[in-house]
Amino acid sequence: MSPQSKSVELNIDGLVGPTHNYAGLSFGNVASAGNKGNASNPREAALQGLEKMRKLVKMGLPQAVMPPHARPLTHYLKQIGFTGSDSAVYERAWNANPSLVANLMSASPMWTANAATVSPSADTADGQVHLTTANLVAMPHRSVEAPQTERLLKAILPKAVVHSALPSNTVFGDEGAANHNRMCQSHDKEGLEIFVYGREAFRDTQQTRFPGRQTLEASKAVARLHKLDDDKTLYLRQSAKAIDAGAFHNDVVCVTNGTVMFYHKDAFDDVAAMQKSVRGKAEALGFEPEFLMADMPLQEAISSYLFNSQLLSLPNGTMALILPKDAEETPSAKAFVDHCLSGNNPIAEAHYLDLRQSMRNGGGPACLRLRVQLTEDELAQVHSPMLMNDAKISELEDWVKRHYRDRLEKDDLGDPALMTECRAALDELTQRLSLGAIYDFQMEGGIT
Ligand code: SUG
Repeated sequence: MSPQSKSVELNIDGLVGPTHNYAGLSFGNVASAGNKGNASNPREAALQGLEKMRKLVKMGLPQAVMPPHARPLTHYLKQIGFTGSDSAVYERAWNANPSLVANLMSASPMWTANAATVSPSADTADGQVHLTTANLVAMPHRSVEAPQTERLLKAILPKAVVHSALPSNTVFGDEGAANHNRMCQSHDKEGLEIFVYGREAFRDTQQTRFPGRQTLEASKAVARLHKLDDDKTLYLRQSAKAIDAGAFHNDVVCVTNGTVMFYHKDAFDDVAAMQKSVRGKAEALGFEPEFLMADMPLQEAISSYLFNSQLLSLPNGTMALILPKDAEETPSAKAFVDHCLSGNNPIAEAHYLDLRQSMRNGGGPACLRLRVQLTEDELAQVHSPMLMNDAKISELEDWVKRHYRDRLEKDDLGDPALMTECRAALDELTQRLSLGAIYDFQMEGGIT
């Protein structure tokens, strides 16, 4: 890419799927554990997500949608020995092991920050946009996402290089962009790619109560695949303190955009060393990083999801924060936002949104989106039906209202009607988004 060409950031948000529920599947994610067994409202969850997309569209920012995955994952059930038609397989598996089926009903692909790690063409040796699909091996319900994710990423970004997931074992635990930050002078310039890991698979002596999901080995493999320059790449370790307090991904305690890093003081073990290494590499790239660090109780940072906000560059050159309402209602979090708004830094706006359905599973604004920095030419190559505008968002709201339930409880996850409802919804969605037959059930020719 020519260094002069203008770039934008496309946010690809996961459309919450019709099986959104609270199964308490994520060890180390305090919201997921705390809400286990509660009734969910998939309709409200999907509408809250669409409202967030509308907000960005209204701000004049490019916004795309990532469809939900098909659930239940009948392919997987067949792979482990259940036989018959898809509905028979579903019923037999539910009768044999409801907990197993709950894992294969999760709507977790909604958190697209975990779909892949992205490197823009400004950073890669071959000048192409690279994505590596995350293997998500740390949690069984998430480890099944990669094949459908890869297919969907290729559909939305047909010209990008989309790598398959890393080998599926705990040495290469990879959770995608949730553990990856990029800092730069502006989106069109070469950036500093910062990989944050929680564990070193072969050398670790450090024990954490909760799993460090991302390994250094995985981060380095992604950097190699993306042909990144070592001088413009940094590997930082997430603090054990943050992981054990419930920051299962770095994006729970840190977000970057442009020259700004917005983070909690316990996100990294040695803040001074972190700042020094970021500054050193940033200087070589021609910019001065700005550190906005909060010294507030770590528990409140995690319960409010203050740092799981989206930090966005606006067309007028300033930045905006998209935050969960929970941050507005947490005095220490709100005070830090107000402090940033009145300070000498690029953040000029803060918008608080109700994303509680997703938040109760540990998914805030930043979890729901995958950022892809693209030149204008690259943006023109995106599968345009997946790019959102106000009218398309309204159409999707109507689609949600027609297909989604407003209540799902534990036992509903075995309801035979749920599979058919999901498939009917997704079948219509793929037509709306001009995706063709993209789900296994469509390729195999049936919704039952
Ligand atoms: O992987 N929760 C997700 C939340 C992912 C948030 N993503 C980012 N931080 N980027 C997870 O823990 C809970 C599902 C349940 O319990 O039903 C869940 O998968």
